[in-house]
Amino acid sequence: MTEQTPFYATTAISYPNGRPHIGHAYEAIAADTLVRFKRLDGFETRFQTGTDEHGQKMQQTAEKLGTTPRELADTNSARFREMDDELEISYDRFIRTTDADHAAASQELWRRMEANGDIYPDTYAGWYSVRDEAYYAEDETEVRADGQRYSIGTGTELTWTEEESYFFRLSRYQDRLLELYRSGFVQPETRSHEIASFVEGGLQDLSISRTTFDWGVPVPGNPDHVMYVWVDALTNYLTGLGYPDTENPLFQRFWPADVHLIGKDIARFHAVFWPAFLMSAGLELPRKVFAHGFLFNQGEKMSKSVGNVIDPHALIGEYGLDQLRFFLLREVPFGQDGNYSHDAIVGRINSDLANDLGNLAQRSLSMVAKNLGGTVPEPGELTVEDRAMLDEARAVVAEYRTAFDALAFHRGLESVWRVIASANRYFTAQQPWVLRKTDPGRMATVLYTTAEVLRIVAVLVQPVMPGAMARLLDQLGQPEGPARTFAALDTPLAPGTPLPKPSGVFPRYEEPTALAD
Ligand code: ME8
Repeated sequence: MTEQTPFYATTAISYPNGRPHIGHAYEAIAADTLVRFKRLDGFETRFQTGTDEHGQKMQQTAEKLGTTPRELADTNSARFREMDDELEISYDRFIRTTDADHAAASQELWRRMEANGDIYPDTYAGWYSVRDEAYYAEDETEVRADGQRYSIGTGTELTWTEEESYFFRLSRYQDRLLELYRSGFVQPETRSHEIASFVEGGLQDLSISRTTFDWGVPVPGNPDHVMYVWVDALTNYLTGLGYPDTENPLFQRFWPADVHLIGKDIARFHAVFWPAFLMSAGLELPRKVFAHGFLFNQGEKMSKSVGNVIDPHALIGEYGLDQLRFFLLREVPFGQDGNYSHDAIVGRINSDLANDLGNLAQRSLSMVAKNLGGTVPEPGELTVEDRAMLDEARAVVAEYRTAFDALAFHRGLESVWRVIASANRYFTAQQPWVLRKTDPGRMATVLYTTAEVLRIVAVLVQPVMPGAMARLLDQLGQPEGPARTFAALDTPLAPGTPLPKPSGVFPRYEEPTALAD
């Protein structure tokens, strides 16, 4: 066997100051899909997600709720983990920044940056957004009609903060960062341009410790300071591989990360601060930071105060997990902002899933069960139409792989659904239900061709809809394991393989209100 190539992907770690919402689910699903794809495509994968539990936001939220940050983190981190499990996120580690091994990793990173001469004590005086856990320069802020000062970029309220603090010499890294961006480190392109122009504007040194509260990782050698939450948060990507033990087999195998998958609002932290910290500490840089867009509820930003925050658990209950995963990745070009709406998801379920794929599978496989003894049919000589159909399905593999490697999930799925549309046209044109009486041999060939196209489709779409595609592959007589990997895409269905009784994979979504009328 050839040695597998390692592939390490991470999501952002979420603040457990509240319950998870659909934006968190979206990121987890996208990252999980990417990792499942690489795993099926022969890579040895490592996948990390988790919760970001320190900092002022956690401390303040806990105070408001009359609890401790630790209890708040315990309660909500468990909810994030339950969400991930319910979404079938195939993480290898769910990290919590309060985990025992994490402080050591963060402190070692700090020491290395310090040893490199990049950390010095001073006083911070400026604007801070607790909601963003971010510092803003004066020209990034505005005073609104209510007399309060807000961040222009994110609209969050700011507080004037003055305290003793350690600083990181971020300004030293400007040129090296700009060079890094030229290598395609930040994706998509639009985000890369935004980040590069921010850095071109000049970098201030960054305050990296806090003294006015204590919910954080203590600064080595000065326990009056806790680290700025982003220093410890970003370090999670190293902690999960055993850092500071750089001899740890996980670290050796999986660092540097192949991709940090994050939302566009935190691109600056990942594309400016994080590579600068790593350069300073003499560690290799991740290969890619990919910033996805935001999900809106029918065009509106989701917020607790508007009351339009969508709970992923409720969506799964209403539409089904695979349907939700498919919708999110098919509907929204990955990297752009997108919209969630009931009508859009029902449209995808009923047309793409129930009609296009579900019906084709049901019609063809039930004919096999009824007329051909429930085994994969023996094809006769292939006609031009059969060959064209099979060639089209086989050709989509390369297109799909290229799209998924570029995290263009929507494009990969679109190309597969083009094949499904062709297969529906092929099936209708060949009329196997007529051939049943006139030319049973030819019917067997048409049903074989259709089943083989379904097999290719099902293998390819597994990363997006693991449950439904596993059921379809069961119905195609493909056992779990090697037969379901991308390496098996070239091995056509073996005639005579026994098939279980077919059953519908994608039910139609029926409006509950229509039933009540
Ligand atoms: O930012 N649509 O945590 P977080 C899409 N702890 N993505 C969304 C979204 C939406 N409506 N809302 C949030 C943090 N996200 C930090 C990260 S990483 C070292 C520390 C995404 O809970 C957001 O962009 O606010 C981020 O990638 C993730 O959810 C967690 O957000």
